[in-house]
Amino acid sequence: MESNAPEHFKSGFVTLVGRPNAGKSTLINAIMGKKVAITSDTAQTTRHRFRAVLTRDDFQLILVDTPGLHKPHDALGEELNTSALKALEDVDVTAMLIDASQPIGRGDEWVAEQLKRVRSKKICVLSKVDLATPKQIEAQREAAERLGSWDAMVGLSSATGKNVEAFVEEVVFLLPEGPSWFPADMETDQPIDVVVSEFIREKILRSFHDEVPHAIGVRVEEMEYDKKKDLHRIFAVVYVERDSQKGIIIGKKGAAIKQIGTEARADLEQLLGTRVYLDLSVKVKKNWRRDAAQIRRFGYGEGA
Ligand SMILES: Nc1nc2c(ncn2[C@@H]2O[C@H](COP(=O)(O)OP(=O)(O)OP(=O)(O)O)[C@@H](O)[C@H]2O)c(=O)[nH]1
Ligand SMILES: [Mg+2]
Repeated sequence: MESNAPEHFKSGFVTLVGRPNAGKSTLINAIMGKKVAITSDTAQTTRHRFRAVLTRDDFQLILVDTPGLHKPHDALGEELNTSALKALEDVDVTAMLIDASQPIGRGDEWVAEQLKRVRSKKICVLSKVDLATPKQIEAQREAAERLGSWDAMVGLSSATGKNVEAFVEEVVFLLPEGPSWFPADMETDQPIDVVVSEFIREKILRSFHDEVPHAIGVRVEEMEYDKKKDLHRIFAVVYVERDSQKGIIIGKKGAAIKQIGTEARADLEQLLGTRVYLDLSVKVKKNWRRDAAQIRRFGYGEGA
């Protein structure tokens, strides 16, 4: 048995990769026991490589969330893939998520292909097992075995929590001994204005379907804390690509943007632990997704 003495402290990086929608960001939140990453059923929800830090008595695990890997259609898509693939360099463990409830497709095969040149340890995660029958899970396990060579395989559900802890244990088992890389109280490496703009973007992703969510970029222009009132005042701008999208986001008599503001404010109050005043405005920035410089200005892809 390994001792938990500090000299046996383990630490390292685990990168989560997979097709869009595989459940990467939801798993990070389940492991952290709180919401640090945004999630939605819209593909390409995550646009940043993003780190969350889990520190316990005997290990520090740095979880790297990545944008879903996919065949890119525009400059934004290319930036997202580059960012995800870059996150595979110099990590200790790579975890590939495969949705247990969906047939393995070319998307998964493509991701597995990218992993062949990765030197880290590899874990295959069958995600969303709450949505699959035992028979489906077994078939998925066999198919996943054929996709690559894995150091471990775990079937889990972030929704029910099943095997989430077992996954953490598998990863820690594969980590080398090493020191803490980050302060024990640090939970993410994202600046607060980025987290805030992402929380706002999540509400938009969840309110609209089809093209609109992908055309959205959010930026916090100003954020100030009023100590007397224990209140954060946040001024943020939602960018869209076309006037028609602006109309959709604002909604009839401003109803849609108001709803988004209300939902985002509730999350932000949780996040910041204060009251929040949120001012949201909508602006058009034509074709920003084809403009690599603009994508980076938002902090997407490689990040700022
Ligand atoms: N039922 C169920 N749903 C899940 C589970 N994990 C994730 N989901 C749902 O699957 C959808 C996608 O989850 P995300 O965590 O955003 O997926 P992702 O892999 O980060 O997606 P991208 O950022 O777009 O690459 C969301 O609607 C989640 O609520 C799970 O264990 N069970
Ligand atoms: Mg994600």
